[in-house]
Amino acid sequence: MSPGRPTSSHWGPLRARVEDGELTVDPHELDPHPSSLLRNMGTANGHPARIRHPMVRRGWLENGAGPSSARGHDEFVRVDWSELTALLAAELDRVIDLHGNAAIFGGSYGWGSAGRFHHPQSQVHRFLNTIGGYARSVNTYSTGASSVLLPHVLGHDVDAIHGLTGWSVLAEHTTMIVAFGGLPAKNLKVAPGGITRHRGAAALGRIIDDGTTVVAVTPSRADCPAGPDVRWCPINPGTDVAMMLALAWVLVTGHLHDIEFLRTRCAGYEQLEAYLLGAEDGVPKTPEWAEGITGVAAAEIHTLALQMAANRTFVSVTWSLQRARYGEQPPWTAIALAAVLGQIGMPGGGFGHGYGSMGDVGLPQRRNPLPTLPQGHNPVDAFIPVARVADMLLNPGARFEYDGGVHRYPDARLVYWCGGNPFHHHQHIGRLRRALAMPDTVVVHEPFWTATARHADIVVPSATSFERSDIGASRNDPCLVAMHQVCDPPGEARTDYETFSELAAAMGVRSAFTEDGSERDWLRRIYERWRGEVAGQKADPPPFDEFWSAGHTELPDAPDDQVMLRDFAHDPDAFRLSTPSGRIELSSETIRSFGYDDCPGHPTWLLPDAGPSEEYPLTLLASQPAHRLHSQLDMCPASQETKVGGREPVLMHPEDATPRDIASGGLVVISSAQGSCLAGAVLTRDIKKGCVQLSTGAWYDPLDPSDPDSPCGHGNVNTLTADRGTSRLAQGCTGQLVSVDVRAHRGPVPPVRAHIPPRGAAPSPSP
Ligand SMILES: Nc1nc2c(c(=O)[nH]1)N[C@H]1C(S)=C(S)[C@@H](COP(=O)(O)OP(=O)(O)OC[C@H]3O[C@@H](n4cnc5c(=O)[nH]c(N)nc54)[C@H](O)[C@@H]3O)O[C@H]1N2
Ligand SMILES: Nc1nc2c(c(=O)[nH]1)N[C@H]1C(S)=C(S)[C@@H](COP(=O)(O)OP(=O)(O)OC[C@H]3O[C@@H](n4cnc5c(=O)[nH]c(N)nc54)[C@H](O)[C@@H]3O)O[C@H]1N2
Ligand SMILES: [Mo]
Repeated sequence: MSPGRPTSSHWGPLRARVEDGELTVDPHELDPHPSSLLRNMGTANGHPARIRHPMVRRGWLENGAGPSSARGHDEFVRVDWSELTALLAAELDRVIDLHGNAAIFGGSYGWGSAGRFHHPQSQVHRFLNTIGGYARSVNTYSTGASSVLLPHVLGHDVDAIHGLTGWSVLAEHTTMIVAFGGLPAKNLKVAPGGITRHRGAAALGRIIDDGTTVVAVTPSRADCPAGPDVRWCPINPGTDVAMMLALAWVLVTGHLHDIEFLRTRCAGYEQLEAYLLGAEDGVPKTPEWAEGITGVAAAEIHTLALQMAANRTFVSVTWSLQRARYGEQPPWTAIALAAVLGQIGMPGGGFGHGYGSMGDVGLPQRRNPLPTLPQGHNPVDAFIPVARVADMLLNPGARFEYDGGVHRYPDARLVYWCGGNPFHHHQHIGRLRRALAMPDTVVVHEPFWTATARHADIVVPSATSFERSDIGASRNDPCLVAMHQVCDPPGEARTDYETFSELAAAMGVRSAFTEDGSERDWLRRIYERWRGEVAGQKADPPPFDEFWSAGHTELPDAPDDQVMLRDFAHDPDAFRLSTPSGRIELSSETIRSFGYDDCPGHPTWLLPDAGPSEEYPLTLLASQPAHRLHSQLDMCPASQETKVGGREPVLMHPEDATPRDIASGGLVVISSAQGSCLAGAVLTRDIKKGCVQLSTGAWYDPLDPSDPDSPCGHGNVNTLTADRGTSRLAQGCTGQLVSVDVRAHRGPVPPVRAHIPPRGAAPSPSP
């Protein structure tokens, strides 16, 4: 049996082969801890949910471009490639001629799949730049709040989001980790672009085996790594800031704070202290005050603060905490708490962000140059913070505030998506559907009939990573994987590069887009350019042909002894930060000058405006799924085996379930102020009473597709979440938390239809 061709995915390298028409996927010998997500890949390529032919929505084809609420429930008509290319080229020309390039919204947020050349966002951005540019989106759904806040606090050249302190430093020096959001190992399976060796979970295991105390502050026990000295501290969701402030209060009033560090390394401690002690607002931030908010006993907060001061303590915050209303506050308050302890810059002390959020956080920081497809230049200024997409479509030309500025939404007439799934990633699907009825034309490139593809006017069938050759690489990974094509695309599907090349030809700019290169020419070009860039960095990768036949190449391993802000803490005069004060800004005059009541000038406890109520008494955690990446391959085994009654499982505490007459395995209806969905109940004491947990990523399955506010029959959590920014500062995604109620479902049980293609796209049998 041949070993299979090397290829890669966001969840790691693999080998794949086709024998007797069967695609088989095996782990790659490079990876000692292959991810369970690999099991999703074998059946995906030939699945009936594949888009096999170019498709156009009937209403758009017959009536022409224009706003339409038929999107998402209209029939599709199969066209041939030449017709699709001509229609799409003419529509792009029309929109540019009439409204200008800013009327093309090409943000196209999403993870696509691994491979640097076929990276869908790079492809679509390069194409749209070739035809004059597009309105773009900035920042991510992942770290929307932190990526705007942290440059104000630590300066723009400290990348505190991606875990600047190595796992091995924590293993050697840290004696206590206080982990807000826990250290969920499930999230370490993936990294954007791939992860050759899954080393994070093993590194975490070593830290715990070595006797480091972990206090996992989280509503979900599943976020606690296994180990004898791991303590679960259940907290009410969205209240971590109150607990952090109370911990700081105990340290300051007990004279356990590091005055020297606060005076010489930080700016604005006086304001923070006035707030902590109650001089600013009359409310001392005592453990008793915090107990009422967080549900964590005052005595426990008090004891924990003393332990933190007595240990080499690492204050860790998962990204999830900032994906909520006022999401700027948790990371800022955690930095303030770590500063009060005075251990920032000491090996194993200080602040960390994203440990347990992403597979490459805590690994050696390489900052590799990557082989990438040049995206060209975008002359259009118009932009939105990424999670304001529905707001933009519903309010063309309206003003919005962002990071101290006032801007206007572009008037998007054509929405272009390639490599992302807004019906997975965006909040409040009912509102998103009304927003997507607004533009003249929606274009979606997709391998699968996701809800996003179903809401398109023009559907472009894309090849998957098995159906093309590419180079797998990611930011902290020492390996480049030669991704060999494993099989041909089904039907008429083809790579996004081929589609854009044909479109560019129809619009008279083929050479500008392709630079007359085939797929293989481009792989060689971007590889050789990369080889030139890394040469001299103690690395000597082989020429392209050698790399390609070897299947991968590897840079020397980097040391992971990096400590965030070590040099600065050691000598703050020689190593100034790029903040206005040159120091860590525990209070920011810049942010204060913006005058935002939703993001004041220092870390502040702000009561969420849509917290639990009589109608929606439970808080739902909409966290990342353990057994898939986002919505990807939801129809495949590793994801399907987790479903309950065919629906996404919702975790509930028995004491919340019993009074509601809900049994384990039963079908439930979850409702919020925004909408509702069905889910399958799982009762467990591993979730804090008052909380329920439903992962993101179940494909949207409206019971009544013609109704934008239809309940989802399959458990898409974003039918429930609210579409509001974190604050006027960052306008980040707030999808992590929503107030809900849950009841048992009565009456007939609707079938799950999420993975069945829409009308007009008859499912073809698997090849
Ligand atoms: N409520 C709530 N919502 C959330 C979050 C949350 O915590 N709570 N988390 C948010 C976060 S952090 C993120 S990053 C987002 C993720 O949101 P997305 O990145 O949009 O989610 P994916 O499911 O990865 O979507 C990628 C899509 O690209 C398609 N694709 C794969 N390869 C190709 C290709 O070669 N070409 C083309 N054209 N398409 C391809 C896949 O089939 C898939 O549909 O979700 C966000 N949404
Ligand atoms: N398997 C898998 N791994 C993934 C992904 C995936 O889709 N699948 N997606 C990747 C992506 S794109 C990203 S951005 C990262 C996201 O990384 P994160 O945002 O950190 O991940 P989540 O799983 O959403 O949240 C982590 C934990 O935070 C806890 N939590 C939620 N709200 C609160 C709160 O208010 N307070 C406290 N103390 N805890 C809270 C939840 O119990 C949850 O398990 O994950 C990455 N890793
Ligand atoms: Mo993300």
